[in-house]
Amino acid sequence: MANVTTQPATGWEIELVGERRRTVTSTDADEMAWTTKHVCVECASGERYDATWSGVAVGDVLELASAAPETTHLVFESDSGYAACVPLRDALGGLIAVERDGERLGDSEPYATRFVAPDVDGARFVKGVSRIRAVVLTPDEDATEYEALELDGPEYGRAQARDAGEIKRSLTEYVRPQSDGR
Ligand SMILES: Nc1nc2c(c(=O)[nH]1)N[C@H]1C(S)=C(S)[C@@H](COP(=O)(O)O)O[C@H]1N2
Ligand SMILES: [Mo]
Repeated sequence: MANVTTQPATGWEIELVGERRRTVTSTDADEMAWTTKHVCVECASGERYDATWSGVAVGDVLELASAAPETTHLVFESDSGYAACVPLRDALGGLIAVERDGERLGDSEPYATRFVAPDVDGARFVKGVSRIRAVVLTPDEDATEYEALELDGPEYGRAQARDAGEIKRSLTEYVRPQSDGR
């Protein structure tokens, strides 16, 4: 469902890494068609809430970087190092949201963009997306090795008890050597 917002998104930019590298900015987003979806944010702790999210479809954003046809997953990263690796099919059902319930995220949160998608768990709804990387994983590769999911950072003011089982991985586990032809 296309949707024209009444408010410009606050200034932000996201680096796209596909077959091309390019940056998508809030100015670009203002010129793209917008999508609205109802998506529930559900934490491993059991906490959940429903919201209406508006922004640009992940597929429209990805097109700008022309992802390789073999792409299997998208890695969504935030400046803080938080990163989620989402199967392409699930990611394409989502959006880079800039509004929640009709309000710009940047008006009430310390981030202006957020990945959200139906059928993806809330821990992977990366806040403050700074980079989206298209990756090709072989069936024997573990997608979670590309993740750096951490407990909600204090910068988000959400200090609270979390399930001990919640995934926690360090950034060093996530970062893989860039291909250098070896
Ligand atoms: N950048 C970033 N995104 C993040 C997190 C985080 O710590 N950093 N926490 C995740 C987790 S574990 C959950 S459950 C949801 C919480 O979203 P909420 O603050 O809207 O409830 O955000 C996700 N996105
Ligand atoms: Mo969470």
